[in-house]
Amino acid sequence: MRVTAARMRELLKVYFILGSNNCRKNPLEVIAEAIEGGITLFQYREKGSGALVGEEKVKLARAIQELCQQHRIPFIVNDDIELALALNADGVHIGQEDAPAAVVREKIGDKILGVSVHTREQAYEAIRQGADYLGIGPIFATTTKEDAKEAAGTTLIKALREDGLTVPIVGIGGITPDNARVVMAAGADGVSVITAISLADSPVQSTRKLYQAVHSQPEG
Ligand code: 3NM
Repeated sequence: MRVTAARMRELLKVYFILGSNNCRKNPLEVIAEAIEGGITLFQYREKGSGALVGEEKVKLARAIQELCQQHRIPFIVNDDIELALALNADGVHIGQEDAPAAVVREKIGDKILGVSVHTREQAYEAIRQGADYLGIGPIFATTTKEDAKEAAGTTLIKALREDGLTVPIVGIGGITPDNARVVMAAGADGVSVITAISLADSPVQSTRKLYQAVHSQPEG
């Protein structure tokens, strides 16, 4: 069975993304702290300069997946459909440069499918092709993604909500505990972050702050 929109919205609240090159210490320690702090979903994104490849990438993925399973945090794989299937991950997240969402949906069956979108057209197309949630960004400036577009603010999230679209949406790009409320107020169901947790002096504290910011938003 496909994930329900209601469950998806809960999972998106504090969505932590990490690859080995996004942290200064052992990624497993960072993720353990993030889990302790209250993340609701995890994405393995092994990308960019210095990223692990081949067997090393798979090995770290397995270790992270095991940690996530122990704490019942769904484990999503970025881009690498084959890896997601090999590990029986809970889902995949793809961008506009990857295979069309419909092709990925066909391959992964009922697993969670997230799609990054940057325009209204891309948003509607992703939903039509079977996305369970949309990732919209970069909301704020980010240096984490090497090919990130310019910060776009919350315009697209607001526009989709004004259209009456209820699809689960997560904001991404430069989000911190201090600006997370702005993203939620625009109509996002949650925030996804890399560095706000992965490079924090205390990942557990930073995650707690994000969790509080996301939940301090009035309903509706
Ligand atoms: N995708 P940080 S921005 C992975 O705009 C990613 O689609 C983006 O990292 C998009 O939380 C981004 O450190 C990087 O800014 C997010």
